[in-house]
Amino acid sequence: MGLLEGKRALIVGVASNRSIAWGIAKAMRREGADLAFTYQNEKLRERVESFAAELDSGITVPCDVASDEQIQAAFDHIDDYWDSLDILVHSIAFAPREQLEGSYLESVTREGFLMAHEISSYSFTALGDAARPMMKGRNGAMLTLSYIGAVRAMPNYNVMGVAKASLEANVRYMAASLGPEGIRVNAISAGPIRTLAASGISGLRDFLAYVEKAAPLRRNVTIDEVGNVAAFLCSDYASAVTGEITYVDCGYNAIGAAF
Ligand code: NAD
Ligand code: 0WE
Repeated sequence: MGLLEGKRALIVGVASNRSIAWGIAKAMRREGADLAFTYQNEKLRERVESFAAELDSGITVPCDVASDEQIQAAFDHIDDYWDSLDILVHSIAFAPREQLEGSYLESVTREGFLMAHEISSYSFTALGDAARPMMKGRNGAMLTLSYIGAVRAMPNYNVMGVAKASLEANVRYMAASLGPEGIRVNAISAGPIRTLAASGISGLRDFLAYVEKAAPLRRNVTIDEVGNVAAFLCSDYASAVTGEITYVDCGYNAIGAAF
């Protein structure tokens, strides 16, 4: 029997077959979960509909997390199909492109800072709060995606690193707030992966090559490996794990310098 048999998961953040959210969705489906998906905008609708169909799901709803109305409408919509929810996966981040290159203080702006924090951290709070009523009394689990730039200064990651630090603190405060309702809240801190959000980042190719040399496992992580850990963290096997940041990065975070 699968780890997630009988559970219902809402997946936020599929944009392509390289998305980390797609790796998570595949693993969760394999483990028996029923899935629903949101898509950011009309441009992504058809693509997400066909990804959903591939995993036997007919539930796809629009949700741009910049809008409170769209977040509420998305959960109203899910509520039409499902009377309860077990799992929320938040796999989205955004900062204006020009924030992600050059020296931090030379690129950061008030607007870029606010946008990065709103879309990449606050949206988890907002989605979590909206999901909460449907998760009542069911061993719910929420999961988000972070990056080592939250806890170490990394070249070019800049304000996104500051927003990920906020997201990781958010995980702890949400865990404290939702724990009494039986809802667990965790993050996976993934190693670098070539996804849409990572493509076009200057120096990504060199960085992937560097991790391949430096990480204890001497390679990069895949979306399927992130998916497997996500399925575990959202399963009842992880029933005592909450407020935790789990690295899925081939061990990169454990080293201080390349050997
Ligand atoms: P991706 O481009 O496949 O996914 C990013 C998603 O964010 C897209 O689906 C996009 O539609 C969504 N999004 C952005 N703004 C939105 C908004 N306003 N409303 C709704 N959705 C919005 O890239 P990915 O790499 O799979 O990113 C997913 C998560 O993983 C992000 O939080 C990212 O920071 C994190 N992460 C990525 C890596 C990496 O190297 N790719 C490493 C660690 C963590
Ligand atoms: O979290 C991320 C990327 C998030 C992201 C990506 C983009 C690209 C397109 C947020 N906002 C935008 N805005 C855009 O306009 N990662 C962990 C992947 C990533 O991003 C980097 C990295 C890595 C790794 C940026 C600089 C250096 C390394």
